[in-house]
Amino acid sequence: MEGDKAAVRRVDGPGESLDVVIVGAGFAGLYMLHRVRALGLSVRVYEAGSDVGGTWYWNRYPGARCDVESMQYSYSFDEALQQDWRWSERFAGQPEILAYANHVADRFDLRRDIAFDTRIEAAHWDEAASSWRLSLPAGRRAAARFLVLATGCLSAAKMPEIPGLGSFAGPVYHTGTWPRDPVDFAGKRVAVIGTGSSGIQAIPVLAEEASHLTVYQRTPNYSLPAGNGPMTAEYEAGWKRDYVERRRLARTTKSGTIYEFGTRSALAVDAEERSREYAARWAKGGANFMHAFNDLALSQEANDTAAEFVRERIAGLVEDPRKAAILSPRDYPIGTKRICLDTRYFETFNRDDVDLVDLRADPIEAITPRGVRTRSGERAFDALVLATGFDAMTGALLAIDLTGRDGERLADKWAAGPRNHLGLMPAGFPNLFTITGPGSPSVLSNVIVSIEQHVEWIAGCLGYLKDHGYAVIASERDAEDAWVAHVNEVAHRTLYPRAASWYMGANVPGKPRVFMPYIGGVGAYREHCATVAAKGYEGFTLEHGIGRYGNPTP
Ligand code: NA7
Repeated sequence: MEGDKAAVRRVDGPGESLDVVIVGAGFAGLYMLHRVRALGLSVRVYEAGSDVGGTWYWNRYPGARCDVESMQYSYSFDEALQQDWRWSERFAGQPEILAYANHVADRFDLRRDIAFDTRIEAAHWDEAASSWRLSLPAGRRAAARFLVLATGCLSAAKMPEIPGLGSFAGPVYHTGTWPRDPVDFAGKRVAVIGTGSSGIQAIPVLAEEASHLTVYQRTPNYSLPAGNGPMTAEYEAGWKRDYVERRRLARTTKSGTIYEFGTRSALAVDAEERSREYAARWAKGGANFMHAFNDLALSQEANDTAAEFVRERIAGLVEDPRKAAILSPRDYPIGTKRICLDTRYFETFNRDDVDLVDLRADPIEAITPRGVRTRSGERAFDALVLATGFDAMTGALLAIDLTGRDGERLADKWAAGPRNHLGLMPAGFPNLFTITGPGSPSVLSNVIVSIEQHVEWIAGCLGYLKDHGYAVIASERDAEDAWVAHVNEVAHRTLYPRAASWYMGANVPGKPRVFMPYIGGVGAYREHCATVAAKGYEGFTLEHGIGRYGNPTP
């Protein structure tokens, strides 16, 4: 690898000039770095945080846990790694996943090419040099032939638009930017605003710690018991025995995760059998419940049966019928907002030190120095927890001032919603790759599976360009238009667009309502991307560009 270091050219004034710059040192950035190094290219990762881990670096809130099983939510690219690493629970908690990211960084000696505490502010395509000019903090600069954005889909924390938020006298924590030092809630009156996955995970733990907890809920969420517990030796051994084959199988599925996939319609069986099936899956725990039948995402009638089953369970778990009614989702199909997995979430509302405020009946008017004022009055708190989510999928990309060919700004190009060829490269932005970008399966999948697929596709592309003496690859507008139309069309064959979800951009005022991820399935998407590459990058133009990259054609 020392040879690679030597290849770093200093041609751009005070900054370094690299073949590849990767933004972000989460799971996507770490693996991308590993693969780019193997190509013998000069590379640097710029990371806004002070260490590796991405989403698992920032989301340290109490109860933070993955909703994909740990045996599946992990890299598959290295057999020794997947055999050596031991997960302690069925669903890993944030500290363990962060430890895993650190282990990977150390095991593959990745840190030496990562610049931490470095947030990319702007990236402008320089046609004359066929490369990207980057603005770093403190006026520093860098240049990169290729720019790979591994910035994550859920990394731009979303603050709620509530008047007076800055006036609260006590500490305010957002789940997505949680402090590194542990927060002590003992003896404190705590408010949580938001009941998505983060709130649903944090609330039971906060209820244990705080002297009193008040939950402010705008929209109730469907949540299933995770069924988490210690990893058993038998379960682990079963996976590790044929890991390679199981990983291969996972890549062919719709979500990149192996579940017990029901092959019948929910409407093809009678109510009793349906209920038995749901109950069995509920008892085992996890998102497997959502795969009981093959049409829950497609048919409202089928979906209603699963939604009703969950509502019945909520009514059984929550003793106070008033609270149970508030906690029961009714106005969108189950699964069309990301399904939540919990550990004793609904049961937490049986505690007499936990209150629930229904913001639909009693909306927040303001945050005050003392606490939260809703229409019915003010409650005083010692700390506020905002579990209000993210500007998903596009937020982190648009936080960078990105300007492509002919001065086109990404923010303008995406003003009516993201347009991104294959979810990988926006037309007009040559040599810019978006790992798990909008228009790819990303958040609808086991994201590590999608990350690996994108990283490998991009590495294959960089290798191809190098070997064939091309320095520039650009998406064709027609191909992008066709892909965006396809993404849209497939989404509208499902029930997903019926919910005001962050998949649709609905949680950010003014954000266009467009279904952003690709719902055609990880397996089909992988095949399509592979075919595009096999056809010499059909739908992309390959250009020789200016300057040296790779092995110029004779
Ligand atoms: P989510 O799923 O976007 O949840 C955010 C929650 O915060 C949701 O209940 C929102 O209610 C609520 N919210 C947002 N703004 C407000 C305001 N202004 N007032 C009251 N309530 C508000 O984010 P998470 O962090 O929980 O999860 C994101 C993903 O991360 C998750 O799916 C996993 O994949 C990991 P709303 O539904 O908008 O009415």
